[in-house]
Amino acid sequence: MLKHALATTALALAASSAQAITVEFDYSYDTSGFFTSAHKSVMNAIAGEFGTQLTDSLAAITVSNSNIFQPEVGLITDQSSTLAPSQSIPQDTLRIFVGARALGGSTLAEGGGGYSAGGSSAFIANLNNRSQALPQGVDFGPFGGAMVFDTGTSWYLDDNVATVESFGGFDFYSVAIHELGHVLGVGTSAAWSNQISGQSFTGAAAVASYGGPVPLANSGHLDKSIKSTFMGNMQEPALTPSITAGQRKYFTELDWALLSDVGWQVAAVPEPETWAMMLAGLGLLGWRLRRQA
Ligand SMILES: [Ca+2]
Ligand SMILES: [Ca+2]
Ligand SMILES: [Zn+2]
Repeated sequence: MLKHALATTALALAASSAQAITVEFDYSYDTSGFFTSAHKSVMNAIAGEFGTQLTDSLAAITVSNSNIFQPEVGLITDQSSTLAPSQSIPQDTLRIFVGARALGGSTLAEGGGGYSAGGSSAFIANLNNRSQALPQGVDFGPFGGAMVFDTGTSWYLDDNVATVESFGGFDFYSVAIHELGHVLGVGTSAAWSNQISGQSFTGAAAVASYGGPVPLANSGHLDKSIKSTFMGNMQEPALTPSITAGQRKYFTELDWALLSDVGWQVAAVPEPETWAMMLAGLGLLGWRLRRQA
């Protein structure tokens, strides 16, 4: 009996020790104060969701006087280049700079990544993919990236992204997870572009999920007509090129498959109960933080 109990405990520990990634959103370039607590609450929910689903081991980036790493945040400042101060990033952590400006036209947001660096060859090599699988171009391992949102858009800020209600304006959650998909390599990495054939994406996980090569709208987005599943419901994936006012998108099975194909270790797509528990846990954490503040 004792032996059985021990074995059960060991299994439980192994199951719960699946490594999660820390997704950090850095607001230091949000100079206009676009991000209110309501915006940050949505971003925190996304950080929890993606951090739980992605289980890669990402090597730390450790700067020194001679090893310099500066994230590119020109996407936010609207300059051809604005380099953040040289900075270290802990292991298993993604740091994503977020900000806002008037993007013009019908653009709701943009996302991507880039950096400037100098130092030893080992330091530079680590920046390429943070100890992910070689050869280069199959397993994307970024430091994080940058995302910018339009200041002229009427945004809907959902205080519980697990529930879908009727709303006006554009859904901030839906747009943010779309841009995060780009930051994580969809349309922005060699691991992505290496798997495009003609007008289709041919990654194995995506092909299995969709049932064949996946039609693309352009080099970074799924065809608008595609549907995939989220919690058993067929709906438009996050990574089609557009969204309408009042529409909620989620990261569907196919969206996660795209991330898997560019090298992310994606935990099993959450069942409805897990999803609800995960968000309930986040809500509780928020409540506890507020109580302490
Ligand atoms: Ca809701
Ligand atoms: Ca990986
Ligand atoms: Zn996009």
